[in-house]
Amino acid sequence: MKEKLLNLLMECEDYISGEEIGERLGVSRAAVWKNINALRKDGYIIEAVTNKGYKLDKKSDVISPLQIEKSLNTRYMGRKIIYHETVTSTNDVCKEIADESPEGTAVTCDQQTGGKGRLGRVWKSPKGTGVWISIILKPDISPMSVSSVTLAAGLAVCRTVKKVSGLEAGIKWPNDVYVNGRKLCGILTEMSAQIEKVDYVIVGIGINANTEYFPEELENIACSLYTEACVKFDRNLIIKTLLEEFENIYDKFNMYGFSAIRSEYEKECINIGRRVNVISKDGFEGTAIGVNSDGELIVRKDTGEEITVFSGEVSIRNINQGGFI
Ligand code: BT5
Repeated sequence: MKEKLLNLLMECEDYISGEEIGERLGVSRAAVWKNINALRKDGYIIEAVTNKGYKLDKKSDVISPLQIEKSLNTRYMGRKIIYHETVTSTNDVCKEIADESPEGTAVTCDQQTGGKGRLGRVWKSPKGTGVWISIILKPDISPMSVSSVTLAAGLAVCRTVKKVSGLEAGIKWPNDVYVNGRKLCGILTEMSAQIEKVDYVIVGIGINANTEYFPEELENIACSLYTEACVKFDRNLIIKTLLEEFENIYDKFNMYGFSAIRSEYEKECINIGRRVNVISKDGFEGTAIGVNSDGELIVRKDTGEEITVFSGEVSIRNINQGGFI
């Protein structure tokens, strides 16, 4: 009923009376009123004017699978979207349903209370500010190649950000997306696999969309679309665009492997052509010169020796005017 009511309100350009809603949906006026309140609780702004009826403010900043699905142009990516207002982590919700879910199923929310970064780090996911989404994939690849799926997702985010906001986004290898030297998006990929075969991959993507203020520890390293563009963005549009871009890139990846998207990835990668500091047991400095067909970063040491760096093994720091980001 709630969904039908939302659909109806979305179609209406003008006010619609409770009576007419009741007639069109075949329910009582009390039921209409109850569901209007339920939608308001979800965050929808619905005006009510005596003798006129109800009108939905189409700019309500609410993540709505309904709204996304309406204009989504994909075959499988996001064809099923599960939304919860609050979860611990969308990756964890995906894990619970991954076995029985079709490829492309997505879980999103308004707030994560236990958002996860890599290596046990925390991903801040406050209410109403970002796109916190995880997507279940079932690629027919070996577990060794899964890190390339994350690179594909990074490329999809980068394109999405450019398309939606016009901002100059770039990928910091392997898959963080940066704008103006600050982190806008992080990706956490988790998988379940046998020795030779992947059961499923969960790609968790966090994009700071409308964050106005960051906690002190992130103030100088994080940004949002809002802090950089000074306007708020429709999170439904971001999700729709992301799902479409990702399907496009993931299809190519599935058919031909990472080499099919390698040059597109390199174009967006901000490390390439710049000094990098590889942080590992045998850490070293050099110049990033590209990525190979497995998605590994190729770094040329000052001695001329070329070393490939496997994502997950090390973190990379970009040397930026003397500093590192
Ligand atoms: C990441 O880890 O960047 C992966 C983040 C993945 C988040 C998504 S949201 C949907 C899905 N559900 C989850 O639970 N996770 C995924 P890492 O590279 O380890 O970066 C973590 C570091 O980024 C932290 O230690 C902070 O320094 C910084 N950080 C935390 N929250 C941030 C935020 N909102 N924006 C920018 N930087 C942040």
